[in-house]
Amino acid sequence: MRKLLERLGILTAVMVCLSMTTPAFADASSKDRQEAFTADEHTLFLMHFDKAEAENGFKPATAKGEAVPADSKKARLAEEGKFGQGLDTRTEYTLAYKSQGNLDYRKGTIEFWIKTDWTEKDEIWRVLFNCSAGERPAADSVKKPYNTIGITKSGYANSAGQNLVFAVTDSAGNMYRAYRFITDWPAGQWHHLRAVWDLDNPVSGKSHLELYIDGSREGNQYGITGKKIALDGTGETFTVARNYSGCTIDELRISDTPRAAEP
Ligand SMILES: [Ca+2]
Repeated sequence: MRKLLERLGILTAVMVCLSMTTPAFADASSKDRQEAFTADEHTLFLMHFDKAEAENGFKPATAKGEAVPADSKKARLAEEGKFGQGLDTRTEYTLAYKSQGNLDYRKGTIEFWIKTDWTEKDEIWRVLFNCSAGERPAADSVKKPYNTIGITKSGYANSAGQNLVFAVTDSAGNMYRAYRFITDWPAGQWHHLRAVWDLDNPVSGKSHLELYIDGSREGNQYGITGKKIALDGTGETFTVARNYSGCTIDELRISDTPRAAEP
């Protein structure tokens, strides 16, 4: 009971902290890449979400691990992607791939373009990428996710806007985050998201994870920083967005290196 109360206290503190945070989303260095990705030596997984791949059972253009999706039930394309077609997340579907070979949990980059339908006051949690080993029962019987890598839009908005979160949860269930408020995302606009992490070395400054939007990490805020992240594995599969994420996703690239400095 004491632990449960402690956790509620921490949760409240986090929520108060988030609600009081001042946004800093000016993004003078924002760059918009004008071409689709190509695979290079650090590319583990590259999906263009174009017709050719969809007709080939949603097998990506590049996969260092298993290319056949672990699950692609009802996955479908949106006609208008950033380049060619994109993944339509507006309906019920599943799109999951094996992690082994396609994602290195120790360090890397997950990036994609996204165009959302979200309104300013959208209160739905929108999962954009998720790789999780599952949940473990904790001492107080509240289950805790562990060994996760995920990108989510949180389910509440305040005057600072919607909150995009890149979070890694270690083997003990401690959550590390880089997050950012977005008020400058009208529906129907394309943005480039890049989540970068390195368990052993800070990516930039003191944080082991960074969230870049349109090439900039300006406005990032952080949870726990400075500590080495004790992640010792990750989920068997990763999912690309989830049912009813309310967006089109295009050009998903996963790399085995932190691509922090690239436009
Ligand atoms: Ca595409």
